[in-house]
Amino acid sequence: MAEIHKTALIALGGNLPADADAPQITLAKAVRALQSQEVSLRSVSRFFQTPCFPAGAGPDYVNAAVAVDTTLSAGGLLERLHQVEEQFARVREQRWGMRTLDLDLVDFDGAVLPDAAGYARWQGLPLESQMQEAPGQLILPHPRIQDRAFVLVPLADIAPRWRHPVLQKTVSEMLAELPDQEVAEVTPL
Ligand code: PH2
Ligand code: MG
Ligand code: MG
Repeated sequence: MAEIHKTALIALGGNLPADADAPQITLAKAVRALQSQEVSLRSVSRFFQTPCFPAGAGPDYVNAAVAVDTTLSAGGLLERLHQVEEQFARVREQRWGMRTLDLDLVDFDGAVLPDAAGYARWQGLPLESQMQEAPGQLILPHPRIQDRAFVLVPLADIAPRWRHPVLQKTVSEMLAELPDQEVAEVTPL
């Protein structure tokens, strides 16, 4: 029987050097490292320089996005992303702290996890609690996509017509709703 392939969208970011590598080198290496027998690369966005969120909390980031085809489950792919983060010396210390490499699963084949109600709770959480509470389980799609120009601008390179399964808006539509200035600050490297 043919293996079932799913399509996933992954956001990449980093704002600290890993060994001697600048973040854009780390990101390029991570894109290569992601590929395996179970994960094949479909497309890669341009790399962008983006102001750190929250503003002033650290150096600018480099952000990018990739689309992959995979035979892994959502949980299996997430585990794989964590392995690649570790390979590039990311230390998971502070939530939203500075990092050499952050690989976020943005979408897994349109899945809504843990379920519609659990997802809505995460999406509605005020910023304060978002920073204190880390989800114990995988939340999909990534709860903050629609708010973040540093995620949406790279995604627009590779999946402008991808439709958010809960908000029912495409990447282009979500991007059009962000303040122009936030979008303009995401600049191709
Ligand atoms: N990631 C964060 C926190 N802040 N800021 C930018 N510009 N880009 C990111 O990828 C980013 C961030 C948490 O993962
Ligand atoms: Mg992140
Ligand atoms: Mg992350």
